[in-house]
Amino acid sequence: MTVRIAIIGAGLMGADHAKIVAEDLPGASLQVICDMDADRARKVADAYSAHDVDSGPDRVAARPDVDAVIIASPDFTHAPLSLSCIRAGKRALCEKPLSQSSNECLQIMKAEEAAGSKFIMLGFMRRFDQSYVEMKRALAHGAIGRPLMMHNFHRNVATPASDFTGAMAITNSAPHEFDVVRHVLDTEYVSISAFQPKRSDALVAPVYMVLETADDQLVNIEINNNAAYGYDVRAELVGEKATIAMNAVNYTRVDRELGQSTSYEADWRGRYAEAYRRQNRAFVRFVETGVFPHIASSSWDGYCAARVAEAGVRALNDGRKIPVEMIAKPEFYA
Ligand code: ISE
Repeated sequence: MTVRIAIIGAGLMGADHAKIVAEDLPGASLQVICDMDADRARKVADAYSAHDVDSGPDRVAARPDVDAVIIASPDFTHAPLSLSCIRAGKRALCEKPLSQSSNECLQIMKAEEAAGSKFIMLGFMRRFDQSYVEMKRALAHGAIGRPLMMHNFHRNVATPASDFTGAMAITNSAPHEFDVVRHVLDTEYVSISAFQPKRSDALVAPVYMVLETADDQLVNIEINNNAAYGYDVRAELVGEKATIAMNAVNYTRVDRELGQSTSYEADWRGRYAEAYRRQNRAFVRFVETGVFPHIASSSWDGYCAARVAEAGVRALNDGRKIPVEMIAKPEFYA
């Protein structure tokens, strides 16, 4: 059976998912591109030969010709659209964050529990990136001993919108690190502190966070949304016996005029191209089998990321360390 996929949101990520579904996703077909802006939907649909277009995001999940949904619309629509997918009994790959409100995440968890099955796979694609896979494996095999610290840098060329704020660095960009680090370390955070240096211009300055984990480890995260030079993500995991660091991903380098250079991607779509493809293949298998992929983020993980982000924004605003308090993990997500 071919999984007929509808994509909600025909912006940057919606178009990227459309390309992946159309060109790189065995067992799936691009059924519908949905966007409230009908012209935008039509453009993406034509570019990747989708069967149909729709301009009603709320009704797409219930269409009989749709088996599964990819939610790639603006952040604030993720929770209500996830709920509409659960109601329609359709599995969804929802771009991060699940919601910026942990209460909304709880509603989604309740809806899944009531439906008796997981429906939402969250698009924290970094879990599928080979570098984090190898870090997790190194830990599992005892290659670096007990983990003590994880250093993380997350740099964008420029903010996606001119009204981007330091708080948004925490709620929109940092959730990637919040999620993948707790996944690699297999632990939860207990506190977060957040700091910001001052820039000489009006652009958003980097946000620097320090988190403590329940296993007495330290995690630091630099989110620099205006790094200017390229899309650059780095991480190093420090263990008691050794460390494991991510290499920059480059297939080529240029040697020229007594120098050597490599280049950066402009954004995450290139850097994580393979991770997105692995993630989306795992999603198709989830739709086919009903078995939630063990590596993927669930609604519970979305809730955890939202709780940390909420505490992080308070830490930044109040200028002090804030405890990260979460409900106990429900048996349903164990
Ligand atoms: C964007 O939404 C992403 O998810 C990117 O991976 C991240 O680098 C960027 O900062 C976010 O705005």
